[in-house]
Amino acid sequence: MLNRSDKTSEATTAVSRRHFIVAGAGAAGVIAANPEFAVGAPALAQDAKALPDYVAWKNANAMIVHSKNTMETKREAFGAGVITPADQLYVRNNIAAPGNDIVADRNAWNLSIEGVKNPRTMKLSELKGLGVDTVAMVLQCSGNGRGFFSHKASGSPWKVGAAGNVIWSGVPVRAVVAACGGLADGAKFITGTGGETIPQGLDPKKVMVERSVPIAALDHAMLAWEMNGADLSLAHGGPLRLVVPGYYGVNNVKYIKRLAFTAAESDANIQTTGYRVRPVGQKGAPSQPSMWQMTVKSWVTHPLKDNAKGPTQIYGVAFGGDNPVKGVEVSTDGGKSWKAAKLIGPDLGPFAWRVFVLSADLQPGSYSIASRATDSKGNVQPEDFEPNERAYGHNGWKAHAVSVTVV
Ligand SMILES: Nc1nc2c(c(=O)[nH]1)N[C@H]1C(S)=C(S)[C@@H](COP(=O)(O)O)O[C@H]1N2
Ligand SMILES: [Mo]
Repeated sequence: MLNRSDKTSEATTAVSRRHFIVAGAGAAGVIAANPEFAVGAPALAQDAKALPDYVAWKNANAMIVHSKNTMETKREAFGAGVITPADQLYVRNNIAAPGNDIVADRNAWNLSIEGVKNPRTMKLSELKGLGVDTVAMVLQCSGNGRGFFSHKASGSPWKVGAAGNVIWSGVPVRAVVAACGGLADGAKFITGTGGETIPQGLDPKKVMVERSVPIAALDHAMLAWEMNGADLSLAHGGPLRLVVPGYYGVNNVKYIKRLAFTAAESDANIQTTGYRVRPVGQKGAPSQPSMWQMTVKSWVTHPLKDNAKGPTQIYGVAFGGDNPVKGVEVSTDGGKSWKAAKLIGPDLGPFAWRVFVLSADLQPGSYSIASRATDSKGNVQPEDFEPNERAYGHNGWKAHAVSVTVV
């Protein structure tokens, strides 16, 4: 398993220690005796790209850095964990994140609330007085799994790591609406605007992060200031973030500065033509389905490569998207036969993922290990997933399978 150290300093120490030992006499013996070194050393060499400053606190051993604005969690780092630690949660910024100054005085952050009977601006300190709730939820980028498509779609080639299961605490959006006298007539969407500064000379509509979701999302939407029990980091949207359980990542607007209940969807490009599912080669348009509710999905996180023969625990994570996950089957023969896996660990509610496990006795040979989840409505992960222009929403089980050699 990877170094799960919570503190950057500890991670750094582990790295230097490893280098020291590798350089010293008897290195081979130490590495062979300690599997952690054997796993960590090649991984480090591979992912030489350093973490950008604003996420320097992340666990470098757990991340694949695609760019300054895009980092995913390594598949092996998920382990059998129900909660994804903040320091190994993926990061995705469509435009550069705001400066650290916005989290210097969190309670002074302003949110403008529109499309209610009494529109107004509220400070985070006031919002905190209106209510508090907590929700566990899968946060997943629309493009998670893009790396499994072969049509060379633009965007980060995420495999499974543009997702995590985290706990948010904040005020239910409903409580905020109530404090503002209720919804204005004709409100059909919840529209959130991100607090980034738009670079000079660019058309704001083309770059701003402003997303609309159907008003039905009011049932679970929350304005969150804590993640996993700590003040929400800037990287993940602090001081205040809109979270919409069951919906794809893009709808969870970070550093939200405006919350509007609108009659129409936002006219920002990210809503009108971005995040629209269409056939390969076609341009995005408002008539196409928007990346809103997530679908049922799972992936194995262990074993991933070579494995010693004998009793083996095959495990991974599974979620239902906007429905709870009901069950998971595991195949070790590339989908020819399936066995029901067991869901283990705490059930953190309908929007969280579950850890699944199947005990197997693996004899030497080659295995294609796949998982296939079913949600509470009977939706099952498909074997294959039709390509679409931007490579969104891949939940096909075959592409997510892993090849394991047992010796
Ligand atoms: N303000 C703002 N909110 C945003 C984004 C952004 O660039 N700016 N990116 C969205 C996308 S596409 C995703 S997948 C998630 C990523 O959340 P994370 O960086 O906390 O993992 O945030 C969403 N919310
Ligand atoms: Mo995303």
